[in-house]
Amino acid sequence: MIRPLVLLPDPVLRELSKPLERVDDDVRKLADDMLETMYDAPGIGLAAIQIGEPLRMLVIDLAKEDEPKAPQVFINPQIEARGDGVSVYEEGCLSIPDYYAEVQRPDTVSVRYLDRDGTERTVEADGLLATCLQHEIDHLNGVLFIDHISKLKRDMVVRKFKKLARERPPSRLAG
Ligand code: GNR
Ligand code: NI
Repeated sequence: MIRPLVLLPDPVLRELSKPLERVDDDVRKLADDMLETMYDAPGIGLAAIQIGEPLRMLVIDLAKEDEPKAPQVFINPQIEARGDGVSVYEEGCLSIPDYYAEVQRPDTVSVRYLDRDGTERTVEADGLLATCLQHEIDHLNGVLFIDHISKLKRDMVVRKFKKLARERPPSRLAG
């Protein structure tokens, strides 16, 4: 099921997501909803809080349009180590539509997580996967990519989205 996206400045995006206690069929169903919502958007990653579920879970698919889908589910992800180098990437966020800005992050991360079968795994990520994992894990902690840009730029984008939210009815009433 495609679920509505939570948009800036909804305070839900600032919530601290809670660890999952088990990986069962309900969790896998949520992962499928997240993937469906991400593909529909379309985006390359999605955290559960972006569909209003404050749980420590995220999905990523970095396959290009002409490649087969490559969905990945990360449950209770933890950054175990960060590289010394810095990578700069122009980031966007499905919760902040049509806004993009360069963000600096560690160029590599080692992430421990449970997959959709509940198996513990570790990924050594670099490139776009490293950036995307850090962007999504930030969401689990109520952090947005605009928190990594200048205050001037951040204030501008927050003001714009507050104005848009005033002009738009709550999504629950949309349609
Ligand atoms: O679709 C997305 N693209 C993206 C581009 C650069 C860095 C991070 C991302 S994640 C984003 C989807 C999203 O908002 N995930 O939380
Ligand atoms: Ni995002």
